[in-house]
Amino acid sequence: MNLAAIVVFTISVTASLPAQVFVDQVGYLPKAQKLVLVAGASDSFYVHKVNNSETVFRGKLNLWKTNDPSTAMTLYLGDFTGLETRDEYFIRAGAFDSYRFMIADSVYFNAYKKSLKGFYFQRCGSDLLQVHAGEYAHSRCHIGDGFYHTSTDTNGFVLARGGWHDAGDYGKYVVNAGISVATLLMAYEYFTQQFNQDNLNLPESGNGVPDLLDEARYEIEWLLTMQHSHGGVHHKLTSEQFSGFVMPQHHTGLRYLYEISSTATADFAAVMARAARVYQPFDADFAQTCLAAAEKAWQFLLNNPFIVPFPDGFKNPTGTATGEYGDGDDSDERLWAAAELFAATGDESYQTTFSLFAESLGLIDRAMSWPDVKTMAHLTFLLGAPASTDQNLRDRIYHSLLDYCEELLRIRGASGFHVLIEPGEYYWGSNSIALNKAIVLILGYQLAKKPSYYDAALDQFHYVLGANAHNMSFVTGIGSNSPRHPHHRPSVADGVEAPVPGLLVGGPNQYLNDPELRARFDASTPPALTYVDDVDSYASNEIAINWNAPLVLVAGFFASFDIATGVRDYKSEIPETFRLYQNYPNPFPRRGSAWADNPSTTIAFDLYRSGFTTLKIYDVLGREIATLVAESLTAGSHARVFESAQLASGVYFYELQAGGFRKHRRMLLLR
Ligand code: 9MR
Ligand code: 9MR
Ligand code: ZN
Repeated sequence: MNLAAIVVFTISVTASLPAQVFVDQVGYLPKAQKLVLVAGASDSFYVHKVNNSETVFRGKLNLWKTNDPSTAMTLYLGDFTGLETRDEYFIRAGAFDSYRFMIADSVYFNAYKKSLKGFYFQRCGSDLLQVHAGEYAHSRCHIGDGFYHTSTDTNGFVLARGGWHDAGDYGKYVVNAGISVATLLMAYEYFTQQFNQDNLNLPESGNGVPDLLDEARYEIEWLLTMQHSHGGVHHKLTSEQFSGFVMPQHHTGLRYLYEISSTATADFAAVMARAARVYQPFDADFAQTCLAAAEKAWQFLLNNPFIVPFPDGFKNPTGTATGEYGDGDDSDERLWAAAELFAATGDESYQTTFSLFAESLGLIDRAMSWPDVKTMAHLTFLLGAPASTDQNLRDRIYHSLLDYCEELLRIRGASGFHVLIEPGEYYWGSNSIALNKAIVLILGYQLAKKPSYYDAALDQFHYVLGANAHNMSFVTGIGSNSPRHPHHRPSVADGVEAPVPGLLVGGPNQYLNDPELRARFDASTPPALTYVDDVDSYASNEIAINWNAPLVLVAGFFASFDIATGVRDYKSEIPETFRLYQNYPNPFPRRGSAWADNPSTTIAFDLYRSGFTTLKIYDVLGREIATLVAESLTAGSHARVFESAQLASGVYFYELQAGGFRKHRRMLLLR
């Protein structure tokens, strides 16, 4: 870089950054770490209450980064972790004030709720009613979905309505649907307690099924329609060209199902296998449908061992210009399908395939993204593995996860804004890169209980909510300064001034993949500054379901708090993998019961994660009497009846093992 270039960019940086005190515009959990970043020298910072401007906290600012590689900024760091009082504040440093923010236990609940609702606003093929959608209500769209495109070997029409619009456009793409649904289901599977609300004002709220699962099912039902009778799955359903900036119900004209691809088919298999596990306690028939669809897709993959279409995967045919989600390597998708099918069925053949692909692809060394689902596969094998799991491979995956978390801590330390996006990594959708890494850290934290993983994951959430060089929350409708002009057709066409809320924009894109970015920036622009809140910048300011899904998981994870006490002390939280209840009745049988000749008692337990589970009965000498469970079970409530016709009176034990933990309880048989 020559001197002139340096001078020019220094000027443009200062000119485009009027505000200099960077905070999370939503706020902070009372007990969590709280950092403020300031650009420009100042000795101290002052935290003020919003209502009366009273100063409640004063802290020192320390030089943190000189010429930060991603932003070219010099940043000072202050720490106000000690301020735990629930209230609304802003921070003053020198001549600058930050945006306002809250300190509260439930501070992220609204962001969680809105980001999940963001999926509802993407629904295709059904009316969005005013009672659920408010001013964003509109009538149903794309009810003619869809016809087989001439580039396929099929003719005619198949009913494939529903699902979500992918992004700012109205297309529906299976590959991207796959990772998005899986991320939402993962949130529920691993953090069942945090994601079980049934009152978030969706059309299905109150139906006894968590809203998150209702929303995900809306997409899954559509995905099922994309499967060909031979098991392969059509890559996408779109018009030939992108529509204009009209409401979806005004986007008429034919839409088509395109060719089968093996990346779409494998992602489909993975999601359906996962859905089979997750929906089992709510709707066993639906779970069965999903599993059958997954197995059929798998069969297609076995019959087509090379990538479909060969040799480079899906490409738009001539005359079509909608999104491609092209990916020339389907081995990570096959790995993922194998992992999910193994977790769902325990069938050894899936494990064999999984290990084979794992050997060539390696273990956890990056986060997941739409073209690269390796880490999704490994997380499933690690956390949802059934009995027959290769423990050695499982241990290696576990260690690779923790090693990678350590690497993420190093990356955090090198970044001015503590963000896990390295210079060079500000790709299209960079905000989702930070959030997917946050997910990896959250799971690392759950397993290893290292608070620095928790803190670093939370930093990523702070980054998208305002602690970034743009001093912007990247989620529409959240925070004081958020995108007003996302590349999102309904937000432009609906006549409502504010964009549809709860949607995460892609964020800085140093590769300048649209004319708007190229008009404003060039190769000398620091990578993290390549963002503009302009409707034409689809490569930095579009929204997309695969970016919102990790937002939902991260927001929901941090939003959870103990409703009973209103207090949340995350550092002392030991996540349980299950809860084992006292058998009932106990002692058993109940006196005077008609069943005294065939004494039975019920043992109930809740699993907070799916996985291989055993429930066994022992006598006082530790001899095994009976096995009530030895299988892979889905997260949720379970119960087994123990019949003890042959046994003598006395004390017995029952022991539950799941997710690497075991617990036993006593019971008393009195004949
Ligand atoms: O609106 C489209 C957006 O959803 C895509 O991500 C993007 C890249 O494929 O393309 C957008 O459509 C633009 C097209 O590519 C070029 N002409 C202008 C279109 C609208 O801005
Ligand atoms: O998110 C996708 C990004 O990784 C790709 O680089 C880009 C160009 O192929 O496409 C993005 O996905 C867009 C899709 O093709 C069409 N709908 C909008 C998506 C988000 O911009
Ligand atoms: Zn639609």
